[in-house]
Amino acid sequence: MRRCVEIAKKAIGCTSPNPMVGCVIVKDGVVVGEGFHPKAGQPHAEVFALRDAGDLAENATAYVSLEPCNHYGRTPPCTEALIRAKVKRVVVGMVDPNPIVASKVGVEEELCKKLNEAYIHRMLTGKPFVTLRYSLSVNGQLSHQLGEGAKVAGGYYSKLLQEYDGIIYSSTSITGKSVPTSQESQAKQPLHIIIATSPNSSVQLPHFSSDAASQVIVFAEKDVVTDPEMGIETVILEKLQLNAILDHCVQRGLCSVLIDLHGSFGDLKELLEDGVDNGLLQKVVMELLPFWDEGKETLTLKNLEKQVLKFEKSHPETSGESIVVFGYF
Ligand code: AOF
Ligand code: ZN
Repeated sequence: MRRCVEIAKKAIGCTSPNPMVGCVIVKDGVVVGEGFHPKAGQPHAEVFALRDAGDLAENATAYVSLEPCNHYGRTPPCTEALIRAKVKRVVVGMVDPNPIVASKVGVEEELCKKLNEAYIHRMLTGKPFVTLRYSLSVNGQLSHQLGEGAKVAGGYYSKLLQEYDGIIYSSTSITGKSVPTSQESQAKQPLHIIIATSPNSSVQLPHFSSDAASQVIVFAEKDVVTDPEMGIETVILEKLQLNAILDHCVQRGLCSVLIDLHGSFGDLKELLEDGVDNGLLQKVVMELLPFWDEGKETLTLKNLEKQVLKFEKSHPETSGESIVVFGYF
Protein backbone atom coordinates (compact mmCIF):
# COMPACT_ATOMS: atom_id res chain seq x y z
CA MET A 1 0.00 0.00 0.00
CA ARG A 2 2.95 2.30 0.69
CA ARG A 3 4.13 1.62 -2.88
CA CYS A 4 0.62 2.60 -4.14
CA VAL A 5 0.94 5.95 -2.41
CA GLU A 6 4.47 6.40 -3.71
CA ILE A 7 3.48 5.91 -7.36
CA ALA A 8 0.24 7.88 -6.96
CA LYS A 9 2.40 10.88 -6.05
CA LYS A 10 3.86 10.90 -9.56
CA ALA A 11 0.69 12.81 -10.45
CA ILE A 12 0.92 15.44 -7.69
CA GLY A 13 -0.88 18.59 -8.84
CA CYS A 14 -2.25 16.97 -12.03
CA THR A 15 -5.39 15.08 -11.02
CA SER A 16 -7.93 17.64 -9.73
CA PRO A 17 -10.86 17.44 -9.43
CA ASN A 18 -9.98 13.75 -9.23
CA PRO A 19 -7.90 12.21 -6.44
CA MET A 20 -4.39 10.79 -6.74
CA VAL A 21 -4.58 6.99 -6.71
CA GLY A 22 -2.00 4.23 -7.00
CA CYS A 23 -2.52 0.52 -7.69
CA VAL A 24 -0.09 -2.40 -7.33
CA ILE A 25 -0.86 -5.95 -8.45
CA VAL A 26 0.89 -8.73 -6.57
CA LYS A 27 1.03 -12.41 -7.41
CA ASP A 28 2.81 -15.01 -5.28
CA GLY A 29 4.60 -12.25 -3.41
CA VAL A 30 5.88 -10.61 -6.61
CA VAL A 31 4.73 -7.26 -8.05
CA VAL A 32 3.37 -8.00 -11.53
CA GLY A 33 1.80 -4.63 -12.37
CA GLU A 34 1.69 -1.01 -11.28
CA GLY A 35 -0.31 2.02 -12.26
CA PHE A 36 -1.49 5.44 -11.14
CA HIS A 37 -4.18 7.90 -12.11
CA PRO A 38 -2.37 10.59 -14.14
CA LYS A 39 -5.10 13.14 -14.87
CA ALA A 40 -8.89 13.63 -14.75
CA GLY A 41 -10.40 12.20 -17.92
CA GLN A 42 -7.63 9.59 -18.22
CA PRO A 43 -8.08 5.97 -17.11
CA HIS A 44 -7.88 5.18 -13.42
CA ALA A 45 -4.92 3.66 -11.54
CA GLU A 46 -6.38 0.14 -11.63
CA VAL A 47 -6.71 0.20 -15.42
CA PHE A 48 -3.04 1.08 -15.89
CA ALA A 49 -1.95 -1.52 -13.34
CA LEU A 50 -4.09 -4.23 -14.99
CA ARG A 51 -2.66 -3.37 -18.41
CA ASP A 52 0.82 -3.61 -16.92
CA ALA A 53 0.09 -7.02 -15.35
CA GLY A 54 -1.59 -8.52 -18.43
CA ASP A 55 -2.57 -12.19 -17.96
CA LEU A 56 -0.69 -12.31 -14.65
CA ALA A 57 -3.55 -10.38 -13.02
CA GLU A 58 -5.55 -13.61 -12.87
CA ASN A 59 -5.70 -14.88 -9.25
CA ALA A 60 -3.53 -11.98 -8.09
CA THR A 61 -4.14 -9.43 -5.33
CA ALA A 62 -4.75 -5.79 -6.28
CA TYR A 63 -3.72 -3.15 -3.76
CA VAL A 64 -5.43 0.20 -4.36
CA SER A 65 -4.96 3.35 -2.28
CA LEU A 66 -8.63 4.30 -2.82
CA GLU A 67 -11.79 2.21 -3.00
CA PRO A 68 -12.24 1.21 -6.68
CA CYS A 69 -15.03 3.11 -8.40
CA ASN A 70 -18.21 1.35 -9.41
CA HIS A 71 -19.78 4.02 -11.58
CA TYR A 72 -19.56 5.39 -15.11
CA GLY A 73 -17.98 8.83 -14.94
CA ARG A 74 -15.58 10.00 -17.58
CA THR A 75 -14.28 6.41 -17.47
CA PRO A 76 -15.96 3.02 -16.88
CA PRO A 77 -16.06 1.30 -13.43
CA CYS A 78 -12.76 -0.11 -12.13
CA THR A 79 -14.66 -2.82 -10.23
CA GLU A 80 -15.69 -4.34 -13.55
CA ALA A 81 -12.17 -4.15 -14.93
CA LEU A 82 -10.86 -5.97 -11.82
CA ILE A 83 -13.52 -8.67 -12.16
CA ARG A 84 -12.86 -9.09 -15.87
CA ALA A 85 -9.14 -9.56 -15.17
CA LYS A 86 -10.07 -12.28 -12.61
CA VAL A 87 -8.24 -10.59 -9.76
CA LYS A 88 -8.72 -12.78 -6.67
CA ARG A 89 -8.58 -10.20 -3.90
CA VAL A 90 -8.69 -6.43 -3.61
CA VAL A 91 -7.03 -4.62 -0.70
CA VAL A 92 -8.26 -1.05 -0.27
CA GLY A 93 -6.43 1.75 1.53
CA MET A 94 -9.50 3.88 2.21
CA VAL A 95 -13.14 4.18 1.20
CA ASP A 96 -13.83 6.84 -1.42
CA PRO A 97 -15.74 9.73 0.19
CA ASN A 98 -17.34 10.50 -3.17
CA PRO A 99 -21.04 9.75 -2.44
CA ILE A 100 -21.62 8.15 -5.83
CA VAL A 101 -18.79 5.70 -5.19
CA ALA A 102 -18.64 5.07 -1.45
CA SER A 103 -20.04 1.91 0.04
CA LYS A 104 -22.35 2.96 2.84
CA VAL A 105 -21.01 1.34 5.99
CA GLY A 106 -22.30 1.76 9.52
CA VAL A 107 -26.09 2.05 9.03
CA GLU A 108 -27.70 1.02 12.37
CA GLU A 109 -24.26 -0.28 13.27
CA GLU A 110 -24.95 -0.79 16.99
CA LEU A 111 -28.09 -2.80 16.24
CA CYS A 112 -26.23 -4.96 13.72
CA LYS A 113 -23.35 -5.48 16.14
CA LYS A 114 -25.72 -6.52 18.93
CA LEU A 115 -27.22 -9.13 16.59
CA ASN A 116 -23.85 -10.90 16.29
CA GLU A 117 -22.26 -9.95 19.60
CA ALA A 118 -20.95 -13.46 20.18
CA TYR A 119 -19.57 -13.97 16.68
CA ILE A 120 -17.79 -10.59 16.79
CA HIS A 121 -16.33 -11.36 20.21
CA ARG A 122 -14.96 -14.68 19.00
CA MET A 123 -13.49 -13.14 15.84
CA LEU A 124 -11.78 -10.36 17.77
CA THR A 125 -10.54 -12.32 20.80
CA GLY A 126 -10.36 -15.94 19.67
CA LYS A 127 -12.46 -16.85 22.73
CA PRO A 128 -16.17 -17.53 23.00
CA PHE A 129 -18.54 -14.89 24.34
CA VAL A 130 -18.98 -16.01 27.94
CA THR A 131 -21.95 -15.22 30.13
CA LEU A 132 -22.12 -16.12 33.78
CA ARG A 133 -25.62 -16.88 34.98
CA TYR A 134 -26.71 -17.33 38.54
CA SER A 135 -30.10 -17.33 40.22
CA LEU A 136 -30.61 -15.62 43.54
CA SER A 137 -33.44 -15.78 45.96
CA VAL A 138 -34.81 -12.44 47.14
CA ASN A 139 -32.61 -12.52 50.24
CA GLY A 140 -29.60 -12.59 47.97
CA GLN A 141 -28.68 -16.27 48.34
CA LEU A 142 -27.57 -18.28 45.38
CA SER A 143 -30.26 -20.75 44.33
CA HIS A 144 -29.21 -24.34 44.81
CA GLN A 145 -31.64 -26.05 42.53
CA LEU A 146 -30.93 -26.68 38.91
CA GLY A 147 -33.51 -24.77 36.96
CA GLU A 148 -34.67 -22.83 40.00
CA GLY A 149 -35.10 -19.29 38.89
CA ALA A 150 -35.45 -20.70 35.43
CA LYS A 151 -38.99 -21.61 36.33
CA VAL A 152 -39.93 -18.20 37.57
CA ALA A 153 -38.13 -16.69 34.67
CA GLY A 154 -40.81 -18.26 32.51
CA GLY A 155 -39.49 -19.17 29.11
CA TYR A 156 -36.43 -17.05 29.56
CA TYR A 157 -34.08 -19.88 30.49
CA SER A 158 -35.41 -21.84 27.59
CA LYS A 159 -34.58 -18.95 25.30
CA LEU A 160 -31.06 -18.83 26.71
CA LEU A 161 -30.52 -22.49 25.95
CA GLN A 162 -31.68 -21.81 22.44
CA GLU A 163 -29.43 -18.80 22.08
CA TYR A 164 -26.17 -20.08 23.55
CA ASP A 165 -24.01 -22.60 21.69
CA GLY A 166 -22.76 -24.25 24.88
CA ILE A 167 -23.69 -24.41 28.53
CA ILE A 168 -21.11 -25.16 31.22
CA TYR A 169 -22.04 -26.66 34.58
CA SER A 170 -20.41 -28.77 37.21
CA SER A 171 -20.99 -32.51 37.42
CA THR A 172 -22.19 -32.25 41.01
CA SER A 173 -24.91 -29.78 40.16
CA ILE A 174 -26.22 -32.11 37.48
CA THR A 175 -26.09 -35.35 39.51
CA GLY A 176 -29.48 -36.98 39.73
CA LYS A 177 -31.15 -34.24 37.72
CA SER A 178 -32.33 -34.08 34.19
CA VAL A 179 -30.48 -31.94 31.77
CA PRO A 180 -32.15 -28.65 30.95
CA THR A 181 -33.45 -28.49 27.41
CA SER A 182 -34.85 -25.63 25.46
CA GLN A 183 -38.58 -25.76 24.93
CA GLU A 184 -38.55 -23.21 22.17
CA SER A 185 -40.17 -24.32 18.97
CA GLN A 186 -37.54 -25.60 16.53
CA ALA A 187 -35.13 -25.45 19.42
CA LYS A 188 -31.53 -26.22 18.79
CA GLN A 189 -30.06 -27.66 21.97
CA PRO A 190 -26.79 -26.30 23.27
CA LEU A 191 -23.69 -28.42 23.78
CA HIS A 192 -23.80 -29.49 27.44
CA ILE A 193 -20.31 -28.98 28.80
CA ILE A 194 -19.98 -30.82 32.09
CA ILE A 195 -17.02 -30.09 34.32
CA ALA A 196 -16.14 -33.16 36.39
CA THR A 197 -15.59 -31.47 39.72
CA SER A 198 -16.45 -34.39 41.98
CA PRO A 199 -13.42 -35.75 43.86
CA ASN A 200 -14.00 -39.38 42.94
CA SER A 201 -13.61 -40.72 39.43
CA SER A 202 -17.24 -41.51 38.88
CA VAL A 203 -19.31 -38.80 37.30
CA GLN A 204 -22.98 -39.37 37.76
CA LEU A 205 -24.45 -38.13 34.56
CA PRO A 206 -28.14 -37.82 34.05
CA HIS A 207 -29.49 -40.06 31.34
CA PHE A 208 -29.31 -38.64 27.88
CA SER A 209 -31.26 -39.93 24.95
CA SER A 210 -28.96 -41.27 22.23
CA ASP A 211 -29.30 -38.22 19.99
CA ALA A 212 -28.78 -35.90 22.94
CA ALA A 213 -25.59 -37.75 23.95
CA SER A 214 -23.74 -36.25 21.00
CA GLN A 215 -24.55 -32.91 22.54
CA VAL A 216 -22.67 -33.70 25.75
CA ILE A 217 -18.99 -33.35 26.53
CA VAL A 218 -17.27 -33.98 29.84
CA PHE A 219 -14.07 -32.25 30.90
CA ALA A 220 -12.11 -33.99 33.64
CA GLU A 221 -8.68 -34.16 35.18
CA LYS A 222 -8.64 -37.90 35.29
CA ASP A 223 -10.50 -40.70 33.64
CA VAL A 224 -14.13 -40.51 34.51
CA VAL A 225 -16.63 -43.29 34.44
CA THR A 226 -19.52 -42.52 32.16
CA ASP A 227 -22.04 -44.96 30.87
CA PRO A 228 -20.19 -46.47 27.86
CA GLU A 229 -23.47 -47.13 26.09
CA MET A 230 -24.20 -43.46 25.97
CA GLY A 231 -20.92 -42.83 24.12
CA ILE A 232 -20.31 -39.52 25.78
CA GLU A 233 -17.16 -37.69 24.73
CA THR A 234 -14.67 -37.09 27.53
CA VAL A 235 -11.73 -34.74 27.34
CA ILE A 236 -8.98 -35.26 29.92
CA LEU A 237 -7.05 -32.15 30.80
CA GLU A 238 -3.99 -32.03 33.02
CA LYS A 239 -5.69 -29.26 34.88
CA LEU A 240 -9.25 -28.02 34.56
CA GLN A 241 -8.52 -24.59 33.18
CA LEU A 242 -11.12 -22.33 31.74
CA ASN A 243 -8.74 -21.21 29.02
CA ALA A 244 -8.25 -24.75 27.75
CA ILE A 245 -11.97 -25.48 27.93
CA LEU A 246 -12.89 -22.32 26.04
CA ASP A 247 -10.23 -23.02 23.41
CA HIS A 248 -11.77 -26.43 22.92
CA CYS A 249 -15.18 -24.75 22.51
CA VAL A 250 -13.81 -22.41 19.83
CA GLN A 251 -12.30 -25.35 17.96
CA ARG A 252 -15.74 -26.94 17.90
CA GLY A 253 -17.16 -23.78 16.36
CA LEU A 254 -18.92 -22.44 19.44
CA CYS A 255 -19.29 -18.66 19.57
CA SER A 256 -21.10 -18.32 22.89
CA VAL A 257 -20.98 -20.17 26.20
CA LEU A 258 -23.18 -19.80 29.25
CA ILE A 259 -21.60 -20.74 32.57
CA ASP A 260 -24.57 -21.73 34.68
CA LEU A 261 -23.84 -21.67 38.37
CA HIS A 262 -27.18 -22.92 39.66
CA GLY A 263 -25.85 -23.42 43.14
CA SER A 264 -22.49 -24.78 42.14
CA PHE A 265 -20.42 -21.68 42.68
CA GLY A 266 -18.25 -23.53 45.19
CA ASP A 267 -17.54 -26.32 42.70
CA LEU A 268 -16.65 -23.99 39.91
CA LYS A 269 -14.88 -21.47 42.12
CA GLU A 270 -11.39 -22.64 41.11
CA LEU A 271 -12.28 -22.62 37.46
CA LEU A 272 -13.68 -19.11 37.76
CA GLU A 273 -10.66 -17.90 39.70
CA ASP A 274 -8.47 -19.35 36.98
CA GLY A 275 -10.57 -17.38 34.48
CA VAL A 276 -9.88 -14.22 36.46
CA ASP A 277 -6.14 -15.00 36.55
CA ASN A 278 -6.17 -15.48 32.81
CA GLY A 279 -8.00 -12.23 32.28
CA LEU A 280 -10.95 -14.09 30.76
CA LEU A 281 -13.51 -13.31 33.40
CA GLN A 282 -13.05 -10.04 35.08
CA LYS A 283 -15.70 -7.80 36.46
CA VAL A 284 -18.49 -10.03 37.59
CA VAL A 285 -16.42 -12.81 39.13
CA MET A 286 -14.31 -10.28 40.97
CA GLU A 287 -17.55 -8.86 42.35
CA LEU A 288 -18.80 -12.29 43.34
CA LEU A 289 -15.76 -13.84 44.98
CA PRO A 290 -15.75 -11.68 48.12
CA PHE A 291 -19.32 -12.74 48.89
CA TRP A 292 -18.60 -16.45 48.88
CA ASP A 293 -19.03 -17.78 52.39
CA GLU A 294 -16.82 -20.88 52.56
CA GLY A 295 -18.34 -22.17 55.81
CA LYS A 296 -21.94 -21.86 54.72
CA GLU A 297 -21.12 -22.77 51.15
CA THR A 298 -23.25 -19.97 49.92
CA LEU A 299 -23.01 -16.74 48.08
CA THR A 300 -24.77 -13.68 49.40
CA LEU A 301 -24.77 -10.55 47.36
CA LYS A 302 -24.89 -7.36 49.35
CA ASN A 303 -25.37 -5.02 46.44
CA LEU A 304 -28.34 -7.04 45.34
CA GLU A 305 -30.69 -4.09 44.95
CA LYS A 306 -28.46 -2.59 42.33
CA GLN A 307 -28.24 -5.86 40.47
CA VAL A 308 -31.98 -6.44 40.62
CA LEU A 309 -32.65 -3.05 39.15
CA LYS A 310 -30.23 -3.75 36.36
CA PHE A 311 -31.81 -7.08 35.66
CA GLU A 312 -35.43 -5.98 35.83
CA LYS A 313 -34.71 -3.33 33.33
CA SER A 314 -33.15 -5.63 30.81
CA HIS A 315 -35.45 -8.60 31.38
CA PRO A 316 -38.89 -7.29 32.30
CA GLU A 317 -40.53 -10.64 31.58
CA THR A 318 -39.11 -12.02 34.82
CA SER A 319 -41.00 -11.66 38.04
CA GLY A 320 -41.36 -13.71 41.19
CA GLU A 321 -39.19 -14.84 44.04
CA SER A 322 -35.97 -15.58 42.29
CA ILE A 323 -33.79 -13.30 40.33
CA VAL A 324 -31.45 -14.22 37.56
CA VAL A 325 -28.36 -12.10 37.25
CA PHE A 326 -26.03 -12.09 34.32
CA GLY A 327 -22.50 -11.02 33.88
CA TYR A 328 -20.99 -10.66 30.44
CA PHE A 329 -17.35 -10.98 29.46
C1 AOF B 1 -10.60 4.77 -8.88
N1 AOF B 1 -9.33 4.83 -9.33
O1 AOF B 1 -7.59 5.97 -10.01
C2 AOF B 1 -9.46 7.20 -9.36
C3 AOF B 1 -10.79 7.13 -8.86
O2 AOF B 1 -14.80 10.77 -14.00
P1 AOF B 1 -14.01 9.57 -13.57
O3 AOF B 1 -14.45 8.31 -14.27
O4 AOF B 1 -12.53 9.77 -13.66
O5 AOF B 1 -14.36 9.35 -12.03
C4 AOF B 1 -13.88 10.25 -11.05
C5 AOF B 1 -14.18 9.70 -9.71
O6 AOF B 1 -13.64 8.39 -9.57
C6 AOF B 1 -13.51 10.53 -8.61
O7 AOF B 1 -14.36 11.58 -8.15
C7 AOF B 1 -13.30 9.51 -7.54
O8 AOF B 1 -14.50 9.26 -6.83
C8 AOF B 1 -12.94 8.27 -8.37
N2 AOF B 1 -11.51 8.25 -8.63
N3 AOF B 1 -11.30 5.91 -8.61
O9 AOF B 1 -11.15 3.68 -8.71
C9 AOF B 1 -8.74 5.98 -9.57
N4 AOF B 1 -8.89 8.37 -9.63
ZN1 ZN C 1 -12.01 3.81 -11.14
